[in-house]
Amino acid sequence: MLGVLASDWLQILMVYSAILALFLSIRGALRSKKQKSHPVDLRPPLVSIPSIPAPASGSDYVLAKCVVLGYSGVGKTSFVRRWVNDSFGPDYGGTIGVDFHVRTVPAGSTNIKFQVWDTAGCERYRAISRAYYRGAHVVLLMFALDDPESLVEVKRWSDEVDRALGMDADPDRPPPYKVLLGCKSDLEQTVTDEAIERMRRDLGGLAYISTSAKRGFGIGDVQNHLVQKFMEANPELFE
Ligand SMILES: Nc1nc2c(ncn2[C@@H]2O[C@H](COP(=O)(O)OP(=O)(O)OP(=O)(O)O)[C@@H](O)[C@H]2O)c(=O)[nH]1
Ligand SMILES: *[C@@H]1O[C@H](CO)[C@@H](O)[C@H](O)[C@H]1NC(C)=O
Ligand SMILES: [Mg+2]
Repeated sequence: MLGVLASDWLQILMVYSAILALFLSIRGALRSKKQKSHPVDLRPPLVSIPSIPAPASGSDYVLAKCVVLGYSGVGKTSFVRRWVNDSFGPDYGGTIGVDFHVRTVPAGSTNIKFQVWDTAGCERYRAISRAYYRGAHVVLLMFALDDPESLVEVKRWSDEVDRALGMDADPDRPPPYKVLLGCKSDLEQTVTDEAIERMRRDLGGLAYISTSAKRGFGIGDVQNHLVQKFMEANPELFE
């Protein structure tokens, strides 16, 4: 008697869990379909800065928050110093937390004031870096051209930005404009061009620029690219 009852219950339980599993897998499939189509098709091709208030009368710049991310030691701090101060090294030691710099660049009838947030690549400070993704207009994803592992890491940073912004997505604010930067182009390159191209495509067709903070290569190209994208996206701010 007890044995019969138990096997009845077992059957009911099995049918129930089969239905539940089916439901979950259908839901999972629908979700992953939704997510997959998003980064490629819906990413705005140009950065737009609607959340930046038009400069108040008398003000002569628009603000652009620019966050620099990448594996420890790829050259983020060196890149930023070359960009904002046209200087290099000798060695800054690893960044602790986040450093903040400003560089103002003429653009049309006004200026773009780049607020550059130089984050720490070191795992220990990652939680701090995360607090700075919010409100970013530009994310510079960096790797070192002599370190293949650092290119792999780029994907992790990019995903992390997406995840962090996904959690408090603001419908009025488009996702930040990402650029892929290869650093230390003065050294012998061990990252293959194919791997760079693959990463560039995987991340939704990012612009790629190679740079050397040591020699000063490519830094101006990065700045010009950003200025051009801002002006294309918001021409009325620069008239
Ligand atoms: N040859 C060469 N070396 C570079 C270049 N940029 C940076 N380096 C060197 O690479 C090392 C690390 O540079 P950092 O700029 O401190 O690296 P980082 O990405 O800021 O590192 P974290 O702050 O730890 O995340 C230093 O010894 C730099 O001198 C470059 O363009 N060429
Ligand atoms: C800026 O550059 C000068 C020399 O060109 C150097 O002495 C100074 O330390 C640099 N400042 C920063 C913050 O890197
Ligand atoms: Mg640093």
